[in-house]
Amino acid sequence: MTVIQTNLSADRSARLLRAASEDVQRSLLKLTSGNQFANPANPSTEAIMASRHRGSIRRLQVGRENLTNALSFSQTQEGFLEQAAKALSRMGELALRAMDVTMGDQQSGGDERRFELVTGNFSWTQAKSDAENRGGKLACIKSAEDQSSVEAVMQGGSYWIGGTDEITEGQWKWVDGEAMSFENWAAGEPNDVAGGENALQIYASGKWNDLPAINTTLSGYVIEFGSEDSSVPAHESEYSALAAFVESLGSKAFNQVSLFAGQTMQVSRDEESHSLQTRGIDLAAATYSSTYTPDSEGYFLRGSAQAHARLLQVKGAIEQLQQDRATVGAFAKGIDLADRMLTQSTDMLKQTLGRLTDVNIAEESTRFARDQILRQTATAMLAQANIMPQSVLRLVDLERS
Ligand code: MAN
Ligand code: CA
Repeated sequence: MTVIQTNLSADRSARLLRAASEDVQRSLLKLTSGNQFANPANPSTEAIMASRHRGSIRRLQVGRENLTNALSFSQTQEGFLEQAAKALSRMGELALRAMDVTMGDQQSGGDERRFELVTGNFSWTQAKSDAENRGGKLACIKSAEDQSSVEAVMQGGSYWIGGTDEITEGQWKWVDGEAMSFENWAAGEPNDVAGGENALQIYASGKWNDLPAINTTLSGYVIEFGSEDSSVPAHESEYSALAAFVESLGSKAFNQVSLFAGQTMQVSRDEESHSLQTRGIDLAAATYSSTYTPDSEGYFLRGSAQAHARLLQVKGAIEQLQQDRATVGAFAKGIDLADRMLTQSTDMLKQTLGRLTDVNIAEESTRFARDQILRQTATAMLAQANIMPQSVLRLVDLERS
């Protein structure tokens, strides 16, 4: 707007117009943005408070992100620790079983073969794997001497022993793979009734009969220990697999952060640098590593002394694991609580911020309308003043009204 400087009335009118235009502009900005402080050039106390509130809300949000990450971390830890608990519990069972088996070994004084009766209802297939779980195998009768040793442990029933022709019908072998040379069949046996008898039974008389390997149960079987062609017993290999699994958990990570390397966890939750802290879980600690570290020859459960020591180590690890899981659980709870508090604070701040900044539409619209009228009037005044410098009095009058 061009202003004729010498015309005082025009000058004053121009100023009025500028002010009125600015007010209209401001109102328009507020109304369109919905924000009370849309004009940053003119911060009020409320505007400063609002900006502080916004800052706090941002920091709280960062705090909440930290907490969310920490919670996921803890939950991942717990998931793995649960698996570790299952593995350790099974390792304990295996160590216990190995103690039973190997104690028997020591009683018999070493390498000698030895037969024992195991009672209980088994099919031949079940008896075979049960014997293996005990670190032995179904009895293989390879001589008259073996035959009488087996008969000596029997208790008046008929039992399973380790013969089978399941690979080729009619070709009987022992479970260690050796072909049968000594035989003690009952008269007319093996008769392979209905083409389905592939497993070896020893009658109370000591004579042999073929029976189905599955779906037929006897009240026990004769197990054979000793003079193993040093094949690794089932409990040893199962323990070894579980040990490797527990050990492997130690190197698990979450977002590249090691889960179980024992470092202290710290999460800052707000701007006052309040932080939650918890001790680390260390799966490499001796309490755990003793359960998954084999002896110098790679064995875990060789001999009853070793099995017994292993059992104690597993017990210790299980106790430690219970404490560790409690620690992780407590930390997760703390995080959850802190997160709830932060959510509440954020909500409250947001409400306050809303009260501070939200535009009162009714009030502002009225102001907008008034300012617009003033501006139109001022425009008209300026136009008049520019043309008629002599009508000063009328202009002043108009201004007063
Ligand atoms: C009888 C005989 C055996 C056979 C059994 C099956 O005892 O025929 O040869 O294995 O029945 O139950
Ligand atoms: Ca038969």
